[in-house]
Amino acid sequence: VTTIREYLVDGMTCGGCASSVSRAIGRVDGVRDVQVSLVPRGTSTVTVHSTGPVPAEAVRSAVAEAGYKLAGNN
Ligand code: 9UX
Repeated sequence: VTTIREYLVDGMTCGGCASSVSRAIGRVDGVRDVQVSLVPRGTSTVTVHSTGPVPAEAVRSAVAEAGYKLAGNN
C-alpha cells in the first residue's frame, strides 16, 4: 500500500530548492517517491509517496535540514 500525502513548503522557489528538498525528504524512512510542484512566487507543494504513513515531524525535520520550512498550515 502506498500512502500519498501533500505538504506545503515555504521558501522553495527554484529548481535547485526543489531538488534539495526532494533529496532530503527522499532520505526519510519509508519514502518511495517525492514530487515537487514549484510555485516560484507562492507556496510550493511536495507530494510524498511512502510505504505506510510517515510521521509529519520526520518530513518537517528533513525540510528544515535542507534549509526550508513546512508552511504553518500543514
Ligand atoms: Mo535557486 Mo533555492 O538559485 O534556495 S536553489 S532559489
